[in-house]
Amino acid sequence: MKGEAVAGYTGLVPFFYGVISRVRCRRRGFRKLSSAEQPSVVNRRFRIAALAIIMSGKLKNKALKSRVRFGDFSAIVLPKRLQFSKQPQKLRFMEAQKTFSCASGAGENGSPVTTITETGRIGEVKRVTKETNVYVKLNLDGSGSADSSTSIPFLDHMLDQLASHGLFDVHVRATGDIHIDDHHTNEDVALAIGTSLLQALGDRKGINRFGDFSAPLDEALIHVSLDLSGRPHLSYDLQIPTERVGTYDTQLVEHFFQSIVNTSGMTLHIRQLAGKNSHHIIEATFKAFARALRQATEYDPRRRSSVPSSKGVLSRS
Ligand SMILES: [Mn+2]
Repeated sequence: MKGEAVAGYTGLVPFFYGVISRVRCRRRGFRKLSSAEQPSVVNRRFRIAALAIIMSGKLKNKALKSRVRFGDFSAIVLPKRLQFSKQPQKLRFMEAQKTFSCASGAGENGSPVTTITETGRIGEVKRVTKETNVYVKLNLDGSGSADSSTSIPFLDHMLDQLASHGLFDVHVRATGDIHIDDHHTNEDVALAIGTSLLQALGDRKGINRFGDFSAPLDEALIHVSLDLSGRPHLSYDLQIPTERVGTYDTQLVEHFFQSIVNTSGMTLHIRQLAGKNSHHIIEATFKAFARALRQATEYDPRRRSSVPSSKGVLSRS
């Protein structure tokens, strides 16, 4: 393969040399180029012609491209402004263009919110207040990639459940006033996740809208039912037997879901069907929530691209 590519390339040299020499002669009134001026003129023209062919994509063979790129141009004498670096270089293929739009406004609690959206179902939110600094990137069409660091270890563990069981890509960075307690950081992470979900959903065309899942974790069994209706509502009846799991205050679980509900515009019901262990109850809740949300955000193949509402609109207003 390598040998063939080199042979294919070197075969082009005499061809170009001949063509370019003749054109040059005619333009100069059929004067034959002197042997002194031939190398620089012909080499420059050859390089430009070869480059044009490569750029226009006529040389599809990648191996051939790599031969040209790495070996052969460096041997050609060029004017300084056209010279390539002698170092081997890799071709950089342009990535598909992403479009960004930014919006700023007052968020929950009157705090500043910056939202960045890009083509696709991705929500990206930066939220900075005197209490916390939160960054969230959520991809609803992800692969379960989890990368969260919120300064609250148990919350990181729960966000990993959201990613892996929802098959979302969840990337969260947060710092906050945890020297007071975890309350503000827990709340603001949830608000930012809710906002990123709202952004990622867009006009909600073609989605299932409803999601329902019961997740067992050993003795615990938690049922989550949700509707991406645009209307914020939380019903929550977890009976978590201990005040803390690790250092995490178990009261913050309800507050976390209330905050997501408020910014995303979701109707969410969480029911505890069984459970005795606090860690199990909370983790089963996040797993059930992840699976229900995955179901609700996925596309309904029969709906095509219509909005799943008899009103024709799903919004927060
Ligand atoms: Mn666990």
